[in-house]
Amino acid sequence: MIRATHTFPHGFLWGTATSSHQVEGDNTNNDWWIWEQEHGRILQDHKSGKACDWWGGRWQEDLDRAAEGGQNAHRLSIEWSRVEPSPAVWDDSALDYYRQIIKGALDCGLMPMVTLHHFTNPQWVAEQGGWLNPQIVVIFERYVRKVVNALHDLVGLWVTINEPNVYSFLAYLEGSFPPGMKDLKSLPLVIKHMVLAHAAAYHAIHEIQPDSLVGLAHHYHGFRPANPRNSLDRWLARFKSENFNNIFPRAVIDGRIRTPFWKGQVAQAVGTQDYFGLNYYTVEQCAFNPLRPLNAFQRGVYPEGADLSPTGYIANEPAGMWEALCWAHRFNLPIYITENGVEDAESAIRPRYLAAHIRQVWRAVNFNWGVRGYFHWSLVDNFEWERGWTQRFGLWALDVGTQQRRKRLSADLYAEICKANGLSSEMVAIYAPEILEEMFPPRGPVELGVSSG
Ligand code: IFM
Repeated sequence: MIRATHTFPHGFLWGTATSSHQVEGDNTNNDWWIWEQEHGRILQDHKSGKACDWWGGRWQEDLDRAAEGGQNAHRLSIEWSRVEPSPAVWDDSALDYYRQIIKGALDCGLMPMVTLHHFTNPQWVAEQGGWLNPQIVVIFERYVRKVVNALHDLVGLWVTINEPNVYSFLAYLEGSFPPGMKDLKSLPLVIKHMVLAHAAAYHAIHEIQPDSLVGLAHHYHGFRPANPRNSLDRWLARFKSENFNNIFPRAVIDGRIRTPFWKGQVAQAVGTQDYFGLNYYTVEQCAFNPLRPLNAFQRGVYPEGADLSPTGYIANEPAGMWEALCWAHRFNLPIYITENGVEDAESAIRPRYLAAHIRQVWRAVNFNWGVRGYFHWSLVDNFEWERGWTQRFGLWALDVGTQQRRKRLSADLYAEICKANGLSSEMVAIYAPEILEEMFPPRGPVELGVSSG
């Protein structure tokens, strides 16, 4: 067997990512809580309920697990509805509790990366029109100032908004996130408000904490033509990528929003990223259907024979991680992989997914592309939005009823990677032997050609 290690630079961040609503439990004052109570909104009518009971104190045991697993960073989010339960009414005890959690992370050697908006809004924000209301820009900035003033001595790495493309498309076009709108005309306005809110937050954070690093967590989804020889499929893949992947990152580079139906300027947003946050999961195929051209925005399919996660939600496509890194690199900023992972209750696919994706990150590191860290989604199974508890992304399994945790095989693999600051052929041989030869090809026999002379 070839013995080799893909080594990462000293100080590389290895962590996991979580979000408030998905792990805290009892977030009764946000729009998702209300949404979950409506029949048919969530698969099998699941509810976040106590989630992983972090608000009840179980954050400590989970962060201990992360630290014992060799991680040195953790990405978590602040729940706006806890900090500001009613307009301009602040709950300082909630902020104190976040201080306790973040101090707890630091005490066990985990550098915090803190997200300020991860899909949820306080109910009062939703009632005032959510992201369609132009006031969202000032109220988001006010909330951000409150949080950053309270936490800046503990946190230096901020994500303003998680996956603004996923949020805006699912909440305002596909309708699977609250407020459940399916309105192409509203989408550009929501996008504009999100860009403006991010920009306002960026400037506010730097005013309070000039040396902080502030960015967005961009979700990159790979789109390939189902038939590369079909020009309509090729067009569809480009169209989807252009509109799903590129709108937000471009807007915060040059201040211009380019949607198919509306274009605009947001000068305040120019240069409002100190790093590029990249979430990558998978690649889908796009087949143009002339009978249903309006399906352009719907989910594509995976090719036959794809290496699928148990519910078929994610195809294991490490080449897409490379594509995503090449794309992110064009923005000329340090890169953090802010999310990457796969749902897999039995750790059947995750070990090979993990090894093959981390190998792509290592390739970029070797080109000196400034990749600073990798955050796996996720530490413990958590509430997966419209998919409820049907998908299990945790390195640790959660029994939602009893709150018992159980370590999955992938947790051991990830711990070995984090502790070694690298991925070795021995690790692949143990945890994902099925891809060992592909990742570390053995030396072939010497071809002894018969000399003709
Ligand atoms: O759970 C989500 C997370 O909240 C945002 N990115 C994708 C994850 C997996 O579905």
